[in-house]
Amino acid sequence: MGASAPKPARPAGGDAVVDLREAIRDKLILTLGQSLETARPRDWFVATALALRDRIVEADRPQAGQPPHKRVYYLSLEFLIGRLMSDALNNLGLTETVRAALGELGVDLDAVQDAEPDAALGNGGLGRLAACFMESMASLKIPAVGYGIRYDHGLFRQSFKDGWQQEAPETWLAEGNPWEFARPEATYRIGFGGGVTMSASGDGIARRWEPVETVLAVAHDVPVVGWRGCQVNRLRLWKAEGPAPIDLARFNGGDHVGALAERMRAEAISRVLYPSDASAAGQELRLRQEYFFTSASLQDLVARHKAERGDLRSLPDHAAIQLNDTHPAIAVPELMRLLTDEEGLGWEDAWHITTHTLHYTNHTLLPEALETWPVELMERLLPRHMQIIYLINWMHLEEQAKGGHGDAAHLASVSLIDESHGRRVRMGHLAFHGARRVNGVSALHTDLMRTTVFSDLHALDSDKIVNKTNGITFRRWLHTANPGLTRLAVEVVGEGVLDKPELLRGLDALATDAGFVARYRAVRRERKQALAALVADRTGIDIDPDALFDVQVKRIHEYKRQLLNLLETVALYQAIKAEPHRDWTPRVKIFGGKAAPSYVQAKLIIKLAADVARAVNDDPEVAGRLKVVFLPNYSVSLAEAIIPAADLSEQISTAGLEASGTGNMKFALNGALTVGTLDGANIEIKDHVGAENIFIFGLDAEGVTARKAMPGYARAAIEASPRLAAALDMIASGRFSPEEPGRFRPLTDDLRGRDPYLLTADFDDYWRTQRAIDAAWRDPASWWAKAIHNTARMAWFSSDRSMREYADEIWRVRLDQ
Ligand code: GL9
Repeated sequence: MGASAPKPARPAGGDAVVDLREAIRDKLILTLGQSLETARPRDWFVATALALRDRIVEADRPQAGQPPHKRVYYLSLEFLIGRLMSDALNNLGLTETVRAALGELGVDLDAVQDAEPDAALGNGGLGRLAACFMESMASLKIPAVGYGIRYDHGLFRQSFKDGWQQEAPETWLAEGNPWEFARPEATYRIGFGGGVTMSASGDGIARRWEPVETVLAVAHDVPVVGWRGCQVNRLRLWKAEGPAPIDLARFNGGDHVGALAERMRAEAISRVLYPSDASAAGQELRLRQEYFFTSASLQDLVARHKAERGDLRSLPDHAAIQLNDTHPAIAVPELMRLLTDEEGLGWEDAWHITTHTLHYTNHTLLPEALETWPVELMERLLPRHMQIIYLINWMHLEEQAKGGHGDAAHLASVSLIDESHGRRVRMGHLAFHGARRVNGVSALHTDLMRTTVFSDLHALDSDKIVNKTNGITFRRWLHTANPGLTRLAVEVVGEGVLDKPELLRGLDALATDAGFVARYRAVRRERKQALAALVADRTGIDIDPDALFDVQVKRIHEYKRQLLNLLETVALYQAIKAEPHRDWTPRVKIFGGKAAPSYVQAKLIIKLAADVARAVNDDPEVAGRLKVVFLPNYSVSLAEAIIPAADLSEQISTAGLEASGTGNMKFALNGALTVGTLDGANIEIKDHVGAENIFIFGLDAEGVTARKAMPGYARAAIEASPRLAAALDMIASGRFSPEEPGRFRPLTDDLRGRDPYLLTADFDDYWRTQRAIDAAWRDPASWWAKAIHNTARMAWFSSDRSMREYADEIWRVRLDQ
């Protein structure tokens, strides 16, 4: 799928409606074999998707034979794309046409869209970023292919049993995927294990890997339509298959199950997404997944380059490969292996090509998340790659020694092998060393990369690390998630705002215009009512749309400090009960998010939220002032319903630990005010929206480092804060868990002891800031002016801006090719 001549969006005229109506009807009856009378919403969804897919294919007739000058290959183990129909409808300009077409068939478009399962092929921010980037690249007409894995089961489905998180497999493919094209002609062989043979070749020795196990990678393409249907790129997802469908001899010998064993072992690779959150899953299967998709992707792009250009030496001129985190870092030795062992290039040529084609994005500095693999495992699974890594490392360390940096401490710090606790390959160092550009995802995070984890490598080549602050696609996070606000913006600043988000700035002048404020508030009120209905439906809890909706939705992780929010909730509960007749600002605390199944502490935090919610919501004394809701199964589609309804956005991580955040951007764009720390992209959001339009509290990253050096800091903070001490006591006493009084001791003991995420240090300032927020809410003119300034000033956080910067400064790909 390549570039095509821009086409105007189809007019929503009668013919287009009739054409689509007939196309959908044909798909339903002829392709699905369903009848108009008995079709379920799911059938209508598939029929509509197939009809739209035809339009996408038409929009994508490649331009006469010429390949684009340069392509971007985005390698990511995660693409959290969610539902695709709204993207397709919006970007093709067909939303109203299809609504009318389905209407004529007696079917409601919203119900059809709700029947689409989320493609949850990612865990959180990192995977969602990849999805936003794919959409922006298509919209900017950057020729790009996203490469990933076609997991049978994406992120688990979360439900609750007595307030405890339960995980069930997600079955998004159960009824097929109408968006994808299977491409069995694009199948590659992926090896594992075995050994390396050597033979004389010319004036040297040729090495060749002889794997003992082979898995097939079969391409499945999902089209990604850009804004106004201008370009269709593709997401190429690999499915693992066994080399033979069945071991016939074994089957005929009576071993009917064993006959399938090899196939099952191969297929296990693309079976499930690892639900790990920012911590390296130590399992061998994870390494197999990483190598599987990286090798298939590199083989595919090398084959394409050879077919189009012949000579692999020109690869850096025509391809930029972005490694999304270290998950595809094995690309460094794999590309070297393909170029040398398979294609016969010399080491130096191959190293030049590799280090001028690969780029690496780091998404976290949390030590537990920096991937390392035991040398022993690598040698067993990928013996040739381990040899290549040793050789790369030997040359790298030699160069250090020659350059006068031969001291042992320095060499140990820059080595690709960590020898401090067993021998392990440092995947971050490998990606760093093999890449031309390495980037962080916010200004603060990039600075911390330079001064902490990568400081010694940075000193060797100070131009290598660059910052590329994350972004979000406004097509999804404004246009389709919040059509009311989008219509309002279009009416006020013009249609051009759909293409140029900078025009949102025109709303700034209306922040105190009573007429505009009323319309802006009406949009929010309508989204809050819809969310209240959804909350009632999913949890049975009634919430008041006129209360302040205070929202924290994201993965559950100690560093994100949902527990700080819960401590403030408990303190507020106590304060209201102590003075029930004061004029409290009514609040609804809304939580959502999944915990990694093995993350015990995070699951206990979810249980605390559930137990606090039960106590608070059942207490008549706080009724009308405080409600607590935990919405189960947070997902992309749920985010689209929650974010436009939020008044307050909780971005309260320990400073220095959230690399960027992207939820923070979605909320601010939709006009929620942020309560946050000076962490990740919050800092840049503050710079854009203005310090008076955001609520910042707590220690900054330097303050965190300083505080951690003070012994006994948690105990001192608790002693100095009676309010914090009382909240902790209430939780520790079993007040929220009478059936098991000691349930939350692991949480409270940790805060009273190590408190590694400094909740105790930030609590008082957080409490004060929340009370200032209460006061601000009681002054509507000022509150809504702030909200409007947020919407008006967030244009810079469009992922189009991020992608333009990557294109100019990392990939060197022209935007007009
Ligand atoms: C993350 C960071 O933690 C976020 O701060 C950042 O916004 C995103 C995208 O750059 O990347 N890194 C990471 O491992 N995750 C992130 O969200 N975790 C998950 O995606 C689960």
